[in-house]
Amino acid sequence: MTSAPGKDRLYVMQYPRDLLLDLHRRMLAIRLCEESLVEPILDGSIRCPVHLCSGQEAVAVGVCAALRQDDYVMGNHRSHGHFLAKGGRMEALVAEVFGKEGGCSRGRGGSMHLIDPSVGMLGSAPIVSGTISLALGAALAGKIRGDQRVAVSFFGDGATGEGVLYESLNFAALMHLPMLFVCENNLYATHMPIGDCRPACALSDIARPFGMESVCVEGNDVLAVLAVAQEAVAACREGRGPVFIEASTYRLRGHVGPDDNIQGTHTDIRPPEELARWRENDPITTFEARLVAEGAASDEELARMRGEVGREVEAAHAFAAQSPHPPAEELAAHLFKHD
Ligand SMILES: Cc1ncc(C[n+]2csc(CCOP(=O)(O)OP(=O)(O)O)c2C)c(N)n1
Repeated sequence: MTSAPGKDRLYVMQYPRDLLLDLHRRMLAIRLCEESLVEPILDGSIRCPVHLCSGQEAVAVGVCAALRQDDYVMGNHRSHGHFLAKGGRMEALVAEVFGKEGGCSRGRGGSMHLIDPSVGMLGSAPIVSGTISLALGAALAGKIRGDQRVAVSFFGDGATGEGVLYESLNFAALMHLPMLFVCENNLYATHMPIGDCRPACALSDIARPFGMESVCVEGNDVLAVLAVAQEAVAACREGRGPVFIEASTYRLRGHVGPDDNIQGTHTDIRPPEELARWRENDPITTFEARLVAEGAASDEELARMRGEVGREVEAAHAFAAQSPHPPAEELAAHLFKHD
């Protein structure tokens, strides 16, 4: 698996219409849900740090669409998309971000601690690279049990500077684990351009010394991601894993919060022309255009879908609003304590 099938353009009509619309709806759900958080972040009603993944939806949706519900996913600090794409409930996500009892971590974790084991979303955490070894453990457990489950670790390009990634690549390759290493290369780690912290080499190359299959895919093209992920998942189920996937993408919002305006100082140093170029390559609007141009959906259908998803987002906010804050006397409950 050395080249990306996505490089040769995939025509939408090669796919069942239901699948196409489902992929689109899932990307839209992530986008509209995230954008609904912008105002509450800015007016201070959301108190936890929030890393929006607007612009990166096609990676989460394309990969998760290739998985079974009982496959495992672990995310990082930017995981709203991973959570929703794996089937996590939107109301549990929104309530969590607002720190409410009805949230998926009962309001204790906030945006960076998303979990729903019932759909295989094993968790997310802010320590860069911290969850890679946990996904590795899930893959090892699957291999020992022989249950054909695949484990996916989503991480950013910044994680490629952490040693645990290389230890995990080595162990996964050594044990032929059913695991996908999915690197979402959005070109920046916080405000550090990738070119300033890595020698010029494709990130997918870092898996090669371990003898691992690796592939680089256009991460804003949901069909290209799906094709690569399906092939990689099949390889894992047949015992030919692990596989490393580098998905090139871009975040359309700031590193944290909508615009990185931290304490009155605008810290997003990305060139406006670069942002404008990537806005043109928005995974959702470009897919919408393809669906219409190739006759898979009409403008009216897509507008109706947008309305339905918008109402789902409103319902998630209504759920979060009526959910109580965790009681103060329970603040220390559920914490690890060493006596
Ligand atoms: C071990 C560790 N070091 C540093 C940080 C601070 N930090 C938070 S996010 C981040 C950058 C992450 O970049 P990347 O992995 O590319 O993900 P992206 O934010 O681009 O999605 C850093 C350095 C951290 N959370 N954990």
